[in-house]
Amino acid sequence: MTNDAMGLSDASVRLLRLTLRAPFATSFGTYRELTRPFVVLRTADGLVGVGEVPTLPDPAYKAECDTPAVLTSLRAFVLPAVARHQAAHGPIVDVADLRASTAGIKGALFAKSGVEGALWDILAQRSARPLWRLWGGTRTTFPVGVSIGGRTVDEAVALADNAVGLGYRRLKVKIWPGFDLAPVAAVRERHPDVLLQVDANSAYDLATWPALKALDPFDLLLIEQPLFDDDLVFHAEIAPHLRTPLCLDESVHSLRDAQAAAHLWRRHNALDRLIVNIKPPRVGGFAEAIAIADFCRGEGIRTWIGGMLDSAWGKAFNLNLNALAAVDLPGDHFSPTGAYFGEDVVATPLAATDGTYSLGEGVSTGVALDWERFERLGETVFERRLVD
Ligand code: OSB
Ligand code: MG
Repeated sequence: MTNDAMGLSDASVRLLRLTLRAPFATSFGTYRELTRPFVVLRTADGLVGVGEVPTLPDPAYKAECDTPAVLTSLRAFVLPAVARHQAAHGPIVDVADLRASTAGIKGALFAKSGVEGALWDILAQRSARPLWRLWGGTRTTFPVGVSIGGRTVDEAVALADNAVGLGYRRLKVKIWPGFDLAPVAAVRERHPDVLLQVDANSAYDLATWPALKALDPFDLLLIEQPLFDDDLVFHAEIAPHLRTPLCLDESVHSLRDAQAAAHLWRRHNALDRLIVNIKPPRVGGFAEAIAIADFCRGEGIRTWIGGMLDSAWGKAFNLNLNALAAVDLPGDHFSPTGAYFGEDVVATPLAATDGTYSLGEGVSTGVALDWERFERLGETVFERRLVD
């Protein structure tokens, strides 16, 4: 096979409408329907790869996670850079080439991750191997968790009961000021043995964070991103004052951010209480996610794979990433109600038995995209050639 045939010939971006079976509430908003860009890459030798960009409707979780920003980045910067790179340097045939092509674009991390996901799908097909093998994964069976976005204590408890009934042993409860102690106490009372953690999505500030001390007696695994979405410094400052470990989500965009966090937590003698949520779209893709996982393992920092209410296609990528030995905590991979979406894009729904997921030898994600639904749930919003 010549390099030319393996290069990227064209890209299209489809927008799919995915409807949640139950509203999902966080400190920054409640979601019912998600309109998601999917990047489809084609190679000259006829392979097709698909990468989801798990956007939200607005930039409330963090900057550039919203659908309009991602569409603009893909159309105006990322895909043109890919085409320019191939014109100047020859075909992009691996992830290093792809990353080099977009290295001059600051930010656009969600957008870049969708293109990288599509390329990984192509590379896995070309080598006829599962993604977890390409990524050096070794653990094919592991516990998985759910994220509980209830608007009231009753809703949170009902979702927790449902999840535990489905066999999940690790729950994450969304909290915010005024909605922390009550849902945690209620869920902990009913489920004394589950691995329980909370996520504030940056809803607290320097005046309100001490309320989180009241969560220390509930044997929580971690408190995720209590402070500002772009902050490492103040999180490190408060870490020694909480018995529960702090987990960073929003404010880690790169290996360098993870290194900076390790540096700060060490200075506060709290490195044993730092945990990192690794979300591939938040860090620009899977290669950076793997680099972060490896670094954290070297520092003794525990990690897990977060989610963005991804479709089953995106979740399948994340489940493959969970095979890394460096990823030692259960991730946000499943919905507490059984399935996030009424209609999803894979042929067979993902299933975890007794809260455990097993990866097989299936090529790429290991699950089949349902092309008929992929067509029906949305439309192509733009296409472009990536070669002259
Ligand atoms: O902070 O982990 C988060 C969903 C949307 C935006 C941010 C977050 C979440 C979740 C979803 O908690 C978890 C999942 O995808 O299963
Ligand atoms: Mg989070």
